[in-house]
Amino acid sequence: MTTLTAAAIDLGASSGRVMLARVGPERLDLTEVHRFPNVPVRLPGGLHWDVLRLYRDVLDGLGQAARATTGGEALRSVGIDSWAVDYGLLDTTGALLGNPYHYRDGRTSDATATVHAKVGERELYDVTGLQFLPFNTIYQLAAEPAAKFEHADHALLMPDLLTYWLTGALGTEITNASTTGLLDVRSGDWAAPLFAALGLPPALFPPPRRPGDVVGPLLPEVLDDTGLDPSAVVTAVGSHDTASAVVGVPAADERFAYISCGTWSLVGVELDRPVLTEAGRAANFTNEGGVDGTVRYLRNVMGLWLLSESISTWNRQGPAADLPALLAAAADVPAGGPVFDPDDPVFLPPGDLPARIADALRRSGARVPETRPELVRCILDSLAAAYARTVHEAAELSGRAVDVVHLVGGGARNELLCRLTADACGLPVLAGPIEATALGNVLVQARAHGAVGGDLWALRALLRATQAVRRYDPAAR
Ligand code: ADP
Ligand code: LRH
Repeated sequence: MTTLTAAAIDLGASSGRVMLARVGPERLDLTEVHRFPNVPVRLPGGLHWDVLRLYRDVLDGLGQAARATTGGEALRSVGIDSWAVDYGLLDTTGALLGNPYHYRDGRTSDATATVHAKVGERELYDVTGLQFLPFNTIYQLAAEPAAKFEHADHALLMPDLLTYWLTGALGTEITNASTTGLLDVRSGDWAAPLFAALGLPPALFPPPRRPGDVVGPLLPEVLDDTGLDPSAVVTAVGSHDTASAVVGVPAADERFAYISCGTWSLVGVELDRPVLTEAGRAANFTNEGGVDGTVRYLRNVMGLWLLSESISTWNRQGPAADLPALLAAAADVPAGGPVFDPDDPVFLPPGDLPARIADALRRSGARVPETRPELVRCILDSLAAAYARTVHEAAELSGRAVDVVHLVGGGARNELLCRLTADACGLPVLAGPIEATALGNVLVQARAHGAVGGDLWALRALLRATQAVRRYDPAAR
């Protein structure tokens, strides 16, 4: 086995990064070569991703990765993951029909009722196993004007759109397809009856590809732009960022829960087969497709969006707020303060979150924090409580015993959150890696190209041998 040099493109809702990796049986090195903000743009018609800006940054990052290789080393593989559910529509010539919408755009508020009038919520869950989120692709497609489908030949999920621009190849990576609300959770194929019931073109999404499939070489214009070696290929990975993040959890055995903790917090367990019970549906647990046919049985918790959007609000109001300083001050706020339900849908759209949080606290009769550090502490206490509820519910609904909680992603840098989470869960929290998603992305590429072998547990053994984690034990009760 030889070492693979690969690039992971990981697009999060707050920032994107291109990481250069060298992976072999005893080696897993990751270097950040390009990080860039992911800033949505509001147009009169709604909130959009700046997809050409993101693609420009992807090309710049690949160029930097190519230049960072040394000696005779060539970068042989590129893998892309991003946030889920959003898509671009292509016309018959392959041109993009308009800028993709951001899932926080409010246009699906009527579309959810339209869809449910055609296919009831229970039936949808029975077919797809997916939690209800108002921005699932199925509702976004239902919100498109019907005339758009006269011109739209294909819908491509975000990583598939970037893959198309890099290689010219059309496909739908299966882990991300599982977040659309249009995939049959039992067969792993598109749910044709749902397309028919909603009047969607049956071949809207191109054929499925699986993590580890080699998609193909880069187009000549991409080689020109980036200076990459012509032997480089795009390799499919768990293109849903959460699927790659769960590969990147350094668990030792199956008795673990995970919190993939970034803009969202995805909290759950990894299973071999879906759980499609009414209790699971009522608790809004989802069965998303993982790498190697695993099931990510989880719930979305609103996540660090609550904090980042509060900070953006304060930054709009005055001098820039500093996250590390706010967290240090929040750690000094006494425990036992007010909490709110972070999953209240009022927190989904961008805007003045401190005001919305204060409203929610007032409505529930709780005390409203007076200072910014108090509000930050209130957000973190509320998230930790939601994590604990969700970890215990995931264990109970799935029957999976949980001994440890792995917290990965940018949230692993937040020591206060990790400590509060350990205390609230009553379980040890192992925090890190921060870049679990990029690590899961490159591990799948490395396996596809024969640089490492084995199942997810073998990949995780390599993570445990090479990546630092920090342990937080719960305080004695
Ligand atoms: P995404 O992939 O969704 O863009 P990340 O995994 O990059 O998200 O995590 C971003 C979050 O990480 C930020 O919202 C922030 O709360 C947290 N974070 C980033 N830097 C720090 C830091 N220095 N200290 C504490 N938390 C941090
Ligand atoms: C996290 C994530 C999550 C989805 C949301 C849209 O980045 O992919 O798993 O629910 O974004």
